[in-house]
Amino acid sequence: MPRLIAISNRVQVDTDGENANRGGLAVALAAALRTSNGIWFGWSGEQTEEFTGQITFRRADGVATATIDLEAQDVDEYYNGFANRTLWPLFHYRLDLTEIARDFAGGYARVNWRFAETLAPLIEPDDLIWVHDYHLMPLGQHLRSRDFANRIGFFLHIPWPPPSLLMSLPNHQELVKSMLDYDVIGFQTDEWRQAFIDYVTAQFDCECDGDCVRFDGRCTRLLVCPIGLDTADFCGAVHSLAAKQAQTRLAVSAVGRDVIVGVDRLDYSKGLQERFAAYELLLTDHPELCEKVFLLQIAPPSRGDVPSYQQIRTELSTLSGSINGQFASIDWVPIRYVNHGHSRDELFGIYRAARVGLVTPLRDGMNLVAKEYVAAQDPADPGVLVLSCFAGAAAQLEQAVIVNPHSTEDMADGIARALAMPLAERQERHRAMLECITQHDVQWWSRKFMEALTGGPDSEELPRLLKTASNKG
Ligand code: GDG
Repeated sequence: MPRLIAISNRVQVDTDGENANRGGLAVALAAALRTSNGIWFGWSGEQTEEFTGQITFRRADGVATATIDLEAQDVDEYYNGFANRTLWPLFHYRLDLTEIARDFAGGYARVNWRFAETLAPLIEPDDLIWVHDYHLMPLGQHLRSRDFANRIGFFLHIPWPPPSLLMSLPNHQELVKSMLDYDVIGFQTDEWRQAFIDYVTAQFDCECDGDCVRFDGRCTRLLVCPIGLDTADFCGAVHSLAAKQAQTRLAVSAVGRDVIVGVDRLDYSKGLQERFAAYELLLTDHPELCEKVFLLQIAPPSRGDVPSYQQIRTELSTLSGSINGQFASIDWVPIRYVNHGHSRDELFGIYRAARVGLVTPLRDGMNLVAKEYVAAQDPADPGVLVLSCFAGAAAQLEQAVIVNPHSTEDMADGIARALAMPLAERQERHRAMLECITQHDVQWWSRKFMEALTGGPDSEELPRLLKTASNKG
């Protein structure tokens, strides 16, 4: 079996069971790598005075890692800059928050070059290379320019924006063209894949048929491959001591009230202000729910060096304070707003104690919290998932109560409906969703991607490719 080299911006292995600062990509990639003979390459998260390209090799939590440190200027321009102030907002449809600067683009190009330069001596001819996410879109091209003929794939964890949005990026053609050096590009949903096709067919002289884009003599396969959980492991974690303790602690403190839970990195794409507003409307429209429910919002801060993230933190504190001031009584607080993370097992106990799981991003590539909430439920008495129609997960979890996060009323109605849902309906919806996340787990996701990466052209296209080649010859 060929070796897998997975590359992502950050390498974050769970060394102490406290993975609260890790995003969805790190959680899923570690799970996928544990079951394969692979190595995970990327930034350590540490800074160095001057970039040396020195690699630190480790093995942690069953995963072999190879990390490099970056200079402060790299972190500013590439990570906080182009990745998180330009691409992240743009790809989440937030042109209003998208910052365009040449320094950012320069830093992005430099760090991608540094990744390629450092990684190159590690690559063997048979290695499969799997690049992850928006931080490293041009990395495949950098490797090809060093004459690597390995199979190289790319997976985008976030949405792909419509062409008209993408075109607000200077040098958008250059960036997207660089991606056509990959053998496979994976997307979370068909919507993002279609948006990619719309862009390349409008901008480049390329042929696109079936799931293949042909450009400049190369075929790039476009794959829809929704990311999943390590579902078996997660379902087991619900029975751990830490999970049971967290579940009991929350249930005891709820004193018979229904818990509505939200768990999100503090990020504007997660729609937290809109969610708080919907909850406020719910309490206004349904005074009978006051003192009967509360919202537990867990939101560990992320990307604290980026101004828009500092701003959302302030706004949410103000909003939760205002809602609590308006509705609280001497022994009831409507919103428990928690700004720090919990261990994975604790989180599972919390999910299980909650009657409603509220996952209402304005735009999200997938959203693993939605799947985690389903995995953590007791099938005999499951809670209800209220899910944004703009989360990639909505394409799979159709039995959730699907809401429009831009409509405060729709969200408030969805929460009320979830709270009132009879047991039989809850069980039926949960059963279908659990089946979906069990079948399409993280192992399924990595297997599907690896099959596409190793498969080469599929049998239907082979005759056509051979014909094209002989015509050219
Ligand atoms: C990107 C895409 C896509 C959160 N709080 C705590 C905690 N978390 C964990 C959750 C979950 C992860 O963080 C968040 O994953 P998401 O999928 O919701 O979101 P992103 O970080 O934005 O991830 C996303 C993902 O990549 C994978 O492809 O689904 O669309 O944006 O696992 O549990 N974990 C712990 N304590 C916390 O307080 N332990």
